[in-house]
Amino acid sequence: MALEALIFDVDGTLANTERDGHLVAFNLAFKELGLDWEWSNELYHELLNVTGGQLRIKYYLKKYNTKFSHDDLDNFVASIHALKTKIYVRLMDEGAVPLRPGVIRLFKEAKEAGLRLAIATTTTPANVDALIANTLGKEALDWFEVIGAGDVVPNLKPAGDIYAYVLAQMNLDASQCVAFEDSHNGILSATEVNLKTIITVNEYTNTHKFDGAMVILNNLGEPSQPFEMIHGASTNSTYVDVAYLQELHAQYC
Ligand code: XBP
Ligand code: MG
Repeated sequence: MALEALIFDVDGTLANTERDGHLVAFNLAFKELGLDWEWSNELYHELLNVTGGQLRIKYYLKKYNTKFSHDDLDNFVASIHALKTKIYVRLMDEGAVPLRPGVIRLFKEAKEAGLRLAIATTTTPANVDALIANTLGKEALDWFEVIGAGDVVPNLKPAGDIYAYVLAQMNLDASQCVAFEDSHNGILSATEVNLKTIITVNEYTNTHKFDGAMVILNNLGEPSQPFEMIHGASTNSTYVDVAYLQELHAQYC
């Protein structure tokens, strides 16, 4: 089976949106609503174990703010989250978060080589659109054949639902694709549907377990900025390009 498609996670993989986007937006939303909750970077690191913004807020209340109560918690959390999404989109519009090294280059090279591109993420669809439109331009949304995001599937990562959805939409088998992830929950999700995965870690995930990853890198690298191989078979490649993806695909898929 030849390599046909690349499927990308968004948060933490394409950009450091957790630290510079979501965390900032959560705290601004709490403030705007007069809530005296403020999540530190350290606390957010722990809260990230729970995927999905609404579930993350509920987890925070249950574990770290047990005195807080509300008659209609589901709706209240949904309203906080809606405001947080609005703020996040505004932050993206202001250009708060650049894409990580190698991401733009790889998108362009992959497109030129005829590889199909898709996104599989837990975040809200509006957040993906805002990040892509503000870093690559609105027309870049068309680069992605499928943008699988948020609650289009019943179960968020670490469940494999979102990757299964993207594969079904593209009519592809996992063996024809490579996935890109940054977190333990992300690789669990990809692995559940047998996708082989390249990991690029970040400050929140560099101690995570990535059983089954093809390679673990610090980032995708650029010709002038080689990646650091954290785990994986040695290679002559110094940045992730289509040739290296084909090499990995032939080796693992
Ligand atoms: C991303 C998430 C999301 C974002 C916040 O995980 O878990 O919840 O943190 O976005 P992954 P929302 O990178 O594994 O897809 O607030 O829109 O949920
Ligand atoms: Mg991620």
